[in-house]
Amino acid sequence: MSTTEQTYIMIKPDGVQRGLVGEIIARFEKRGFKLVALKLATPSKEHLEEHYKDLSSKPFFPRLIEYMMSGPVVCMVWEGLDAVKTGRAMLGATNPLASNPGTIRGDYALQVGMNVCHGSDAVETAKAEIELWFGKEGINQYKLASSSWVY
Ligand code: RTP
Repeated sequence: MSTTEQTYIMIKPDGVQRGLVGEIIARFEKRGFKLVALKLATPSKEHLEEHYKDLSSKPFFPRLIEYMMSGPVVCMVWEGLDAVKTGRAMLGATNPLASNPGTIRGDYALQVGMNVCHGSDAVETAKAEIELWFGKEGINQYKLASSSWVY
């Protein structure tokens, strides 16, 4: 069943360094999703370890945390129909070599260790990630303007 959801999308340090912020935001806007939270952040090691806690036993975990600390990230919450599943589809496969052209990773990345963008993998995960990254500030609630002047 299709539902209106919120998903947490994060442009990773390589995406920021390579100037892909505008491109990634544009893709989500053009797809039809609504931006309800946005910030540039330099998270602590502890914050990133919490975000990726499910991967803490993986051999690449220390490398992943180090990479995520290499520069600022862009944190966003996007809202819309099936936002979690569609957001993941827009990102493409985790390993960019397996990502289809037309996806963010398939168009802009080559290495699994530098794959440009994160997206929540389930509605429950999205809720936890939104709380972790925007819990203090909260997200914005607003209605889009009527179709009398949005074409
Ligand atoms: P993400 O959480 O970043 O959206 O990525 P994902 O769900 O597609 O993939 P996940 O398995 O959760 O892995 C998180 C991130 O860890 C890095 N990774 N490195 N073999 C490796 O060196 C390896 N495997 C995964 C990637 O940056 C991946 O996005």
